[in-house]
Amino acid sequence: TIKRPLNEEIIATHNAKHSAAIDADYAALAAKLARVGINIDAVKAKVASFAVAIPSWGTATGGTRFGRFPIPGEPTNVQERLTDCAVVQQLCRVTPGVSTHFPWDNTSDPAAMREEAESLGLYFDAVNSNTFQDQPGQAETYKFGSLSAAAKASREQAIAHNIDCIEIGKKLGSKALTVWVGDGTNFPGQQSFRDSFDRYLDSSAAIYAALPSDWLMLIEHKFFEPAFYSTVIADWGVNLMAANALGAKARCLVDLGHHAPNVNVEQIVSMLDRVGKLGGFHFNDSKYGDDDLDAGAINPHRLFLIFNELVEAELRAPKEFAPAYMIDESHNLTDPAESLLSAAEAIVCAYARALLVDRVALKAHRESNDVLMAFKTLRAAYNIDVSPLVAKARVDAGGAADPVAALRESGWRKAKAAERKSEVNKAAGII
Ligand code: LRH
Ligand code: MN
Ligand code: MN
Repeated sequence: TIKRPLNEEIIATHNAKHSAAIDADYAALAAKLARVGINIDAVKAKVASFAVAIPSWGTATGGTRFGRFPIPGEPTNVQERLTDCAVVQQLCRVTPGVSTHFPWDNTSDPAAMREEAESLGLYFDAVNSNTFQDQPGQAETYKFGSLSAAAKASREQAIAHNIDCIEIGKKLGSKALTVWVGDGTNFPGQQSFRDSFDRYLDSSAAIYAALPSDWLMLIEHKFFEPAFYSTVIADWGVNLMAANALGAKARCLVDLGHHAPNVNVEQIVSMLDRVGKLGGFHFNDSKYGDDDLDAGAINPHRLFLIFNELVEAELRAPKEFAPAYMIDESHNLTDPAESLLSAAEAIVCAYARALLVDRVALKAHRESNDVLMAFKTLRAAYNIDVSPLVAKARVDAGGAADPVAALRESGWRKAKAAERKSEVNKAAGII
C-alpha cells in the first residue's frame, strides 16, 4: 500500500462537504456537453490519465536574484521534498512524477531514493543537470560557459556531470535527461556564436553517446538570462538544429517562459511536433520574460492554445505522442505546495478544454475559410467551465474536491513548521 502523508480521513471529510455540489455541477456540465454530442465520461477518462511532473526543487520557496523569503515548514532535503510531492499528488492526483535536479537532490543512495518515492506512489521523471552554477569544491568554473566553454577542462567537467546524472537517473528509473545550459555572452565580440555552438554540439554528442537506448535527451532553449547579449541555445531554431545534429533520441523542450514576449509558442509546439522533435514542456507563466509565475496565472488562454496543439498532435499520432510535462515555477510569495496544486489545476483544465474542441467543425471551417467560425469553435471550448469535470476526476481518483482548501484544513504546513529544520527555524534559534 502507498504511504499517503496526509490523513485520508481529513480528505474524506472535506470531500463529503463538497460531494453534492460536485455531483450537481458535473450533471449540469454533462447535460450541456451532451447537447453538442460530447460524452463527459469519455473526457473525464482522458483527464484521469493526464500527468504533469513536479520539479523536486519547486516544493521549496524559490526566489529572485534580489532575494528569497523562506517559509517555516518548507522542505529542507530531498526526503522532505519527496514527501511534499506526495502531498501534492495525494490531493490533486495528476502529479505522480518527480523531476530531479543534480546536485540539488544529492543522494548517496539513489536506489533507496527510488524505493522511498515508490512507497509514496511516485516515480521519477526527467533528470535535470546543472552546469549553470559552480559547486563547492569543483575543479573548473562555469563562469565562461559549460558545454560550450572555450576552456576544454570546463567542457569536460560539464560532460562528466551530465553523464553522472544519467547514471543516477538509471538507478531512479528515469528515462530522460533535460539539459539547460546558461552558456552565452554579455558582450558583442565576447565569443564566436558559431564556435560556441560547435563546442556545445561536440560536448552534447559525448553525453548523447552515454544515453541508454530507451532514454531521451531533452534540450531546453532560452533566449536570455543569465547571459544577456546572446545565449548558445537561444531559441527553438537553434534547439532544433542541435536535436537534429545529435540524433533521434534528442528532442526539444519548450519552457513557456523562455521566449521573447508575444512569441507564438503554440505555433512552435505545432512545428516541433511536425518534425517529431517535441520532447517536452516546462509549464509556467510570464508577463515579461522568464518570470516563472504559476502556470495559467497570467494568460490561461495561451495555455489553452498550447494544449489545443497538443491534443491535435496526439490525435494525429497517438502512439508516438509522449512529451514530458513538468511544472517549472519559482514560488516567491506563496506556499509552494499550494502553488503547485493551483498550477496543476490550471494545466489539467487547459487540457480538458482542449479536449472539448469540436475538431470536425474546426476542420470544416478551416477548409471553407470561415475565419470567424473557426475562431468561435476554439473559443467555445475555452469558454466552458471544466472545473466540475476535473474535480470529479480528481475525487474519483482519491484526491480532494478543493485541493488547496483541503491542504489548509489538514494543517500540514503548520505541523511541518514545528519539525523541519527550515532556514526560518534556524534563524529564530528554534533548531
Ligand atoms: C532557468 C531554469 C530553467 C531550468 C531550471 C532548472 O531558466 O528555470 O528553466 O529548467 O532553471
Ligand atoms: Mn525550465
Ligand atoms: Mn527558466
